[in-house]
Amino acid sequence: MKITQARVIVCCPGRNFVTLKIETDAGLHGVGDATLNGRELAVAGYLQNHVLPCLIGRDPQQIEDIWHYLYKGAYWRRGPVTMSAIAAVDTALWDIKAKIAGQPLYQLLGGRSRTGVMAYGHATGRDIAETVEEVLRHKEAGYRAIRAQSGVPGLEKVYGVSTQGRLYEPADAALPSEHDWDSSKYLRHTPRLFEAVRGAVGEDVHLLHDVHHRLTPVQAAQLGRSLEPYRLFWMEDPTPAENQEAFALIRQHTTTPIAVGEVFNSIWDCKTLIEKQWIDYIRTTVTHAGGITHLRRIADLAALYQVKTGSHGATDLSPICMGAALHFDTWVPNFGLQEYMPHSELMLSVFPHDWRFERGMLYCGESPGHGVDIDEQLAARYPYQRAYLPINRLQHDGSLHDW
Ligand code: CS2
Ligand code: MG
Repeated sequence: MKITQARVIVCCPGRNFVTLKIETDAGLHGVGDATLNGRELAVAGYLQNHVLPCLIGRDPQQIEDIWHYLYKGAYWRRGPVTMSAIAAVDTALWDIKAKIAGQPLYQLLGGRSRTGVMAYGHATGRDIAETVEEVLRHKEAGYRAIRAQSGVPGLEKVYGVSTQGRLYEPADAALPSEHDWDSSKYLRHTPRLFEAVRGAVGEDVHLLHDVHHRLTPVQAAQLGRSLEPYRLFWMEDPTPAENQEAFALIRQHTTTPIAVGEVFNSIWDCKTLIEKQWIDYIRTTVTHAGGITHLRRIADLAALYQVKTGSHGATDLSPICMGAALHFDTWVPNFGLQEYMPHSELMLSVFPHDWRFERGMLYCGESPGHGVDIDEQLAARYPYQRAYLPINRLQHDGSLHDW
């Protein structure tokens, strides 16, 4: 079997998505997600100019060899652009391999380990009362795990909180919008939020929170400790993780579980965090961490140290990534939790899919492959629109801070 054609499709049905479609001489095709929020065209260009010419004529069944051909063959290893491009190829090739076998993808990975995939939803509000209301609405809808974020008094815009009352989409402007930040205000407010949320929702729901890289290690340790009475399922991205050693300090001071890794793109980004058991959940997912082939390496390393998966599932990952991730989650022995942030109806119609959400659980489909495709004609009606993630400045003097 040979790859006969490969093309990159960029579309914006409400937000930008980069999709790779690989076709074969057997009449089968596969698709992969290559979306890198705010830097979409860099990955599209990398694929278009440097990857696609090398794919034509290759046997699509040689997934492992093609992965290493693209990783080692580039000489310039790792990085979000390279790894998202490799991930898209890898996802499309797994899709093709499973279609050849006539099996849903999870069967090729080793079969089903669970009946469904536990998902967490996002409850956000402009203040504590609104967030509590949203948490209760999610509980009512059947969610067993809920992430709670709220506006902070004295701060105008906060990560995760929509000011227009619609679904939150962080890449909200053609040039980066500017947010203001004050860690002391946030550190005072967040324990109050969780006191109210835990009081209202009871004991049976898992509660999560995303710090979004805003704190220093010692501030993160303070926050983790102050949240212990509310028994969080996890505290996410408490501090930036380029320096993996930073997590040793957080770990010394708090037993609040820690989840990290949505911005990681390889096993090397989390090797020390996992081996030292400084984290409890690894948040890498298919698109940004080198596809199914590389994600499996990360999950296997994590399993040795009882670290579980907690895959990123924001709307900047396309429904293709979600489909592939759900097959992965259905198989992976050390599964923890899957993030679920619903795409709009329009986005879902551009990507016909067989996965579904039902009362707090996600289920992959049973059709051959990963079960997601792209409607190219519909996609063509929604061309790319430049959109950036925001930046953050300290409120008192305008210094650039982590967003
Ligand atoms: C977030 C993301 O889902 C999450 O936990 O941190 O929404 C993140 O802000 C976006 O993926 C950025 O593109
Ligand atoms: Mg996050």
